[in-house]
Amino acid sequence: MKQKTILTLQDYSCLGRCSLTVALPTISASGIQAVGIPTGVLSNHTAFPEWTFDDTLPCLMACPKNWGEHAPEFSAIYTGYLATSQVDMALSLIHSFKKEGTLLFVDPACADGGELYPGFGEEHLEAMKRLFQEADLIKPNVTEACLLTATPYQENHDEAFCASLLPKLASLGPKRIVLSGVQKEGKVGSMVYDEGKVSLALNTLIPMKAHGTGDLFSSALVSALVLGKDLHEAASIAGRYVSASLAFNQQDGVDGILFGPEFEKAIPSFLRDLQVL
Ligand code: PXL
Repeated sequence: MKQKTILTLQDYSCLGRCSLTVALPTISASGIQAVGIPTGVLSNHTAFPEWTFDDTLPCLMACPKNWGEHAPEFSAIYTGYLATSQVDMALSLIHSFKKEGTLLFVDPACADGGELYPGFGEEHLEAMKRLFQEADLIKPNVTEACLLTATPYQENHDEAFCASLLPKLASLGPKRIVLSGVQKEGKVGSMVYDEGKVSLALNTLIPMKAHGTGDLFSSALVSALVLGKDLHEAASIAGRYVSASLAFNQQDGVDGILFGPEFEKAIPSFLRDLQVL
């Protein structure tokens, strides 16, 4: 396949870098065609005090029919923030487009800081588990990992606690896992589980909280994998991209909670890391 393509299903939040507004530019900058289906259009993400949400379920339903024989072959299908009512439709879309060799990558994108995002409940966790059963690779953060495995959440994301979550996550189906938000000796990063083999990809901790960093990480991770990097290297590249973006937030005084990671300025170093530039 000369032209690599990633299909991604997540929301379009007009303001506040996250979901499609970080996924599409990251995938495209990597030299990969990005096909994004919005799972909803929001005025802004839900960490703002108020937002509007327009369900785009009809768009999800229409794609297989309208694309017909023109549907590209996807190197990866990457799901992010979905409304609970859309998960079964997303699964049927996956069944239409997942071929042999298509990586199904699921980022649950539904919780952080010990809590589910507004509007999600137990039913959403059950729906995510249905997606996990079919996934080749998942990327939960520690909060999502705890909620999805019924493990009490703790603030301390040390190596031992994170390692204890991996077999529980693997029992939900996927053979490959990248658990983000792991802390060790003043550094932060991800724990990589590749068919039972565990490694750590750690980075400098930038003390800046931001929404959308998980989406940025996942978009870089899946792009690096499609470009042929192994899972550990892809997680390392994705972590460095997030850290470099947050360093720009710090430098420019941009509030990461509302406006997300300032990734635009980190794209050149990301591409050098990917060896695309
Ligand atoms: O980055 C996760 C995310 C994605 N999409 C929407 C969100 C959030 C986190 O708050 O609100 C709409």
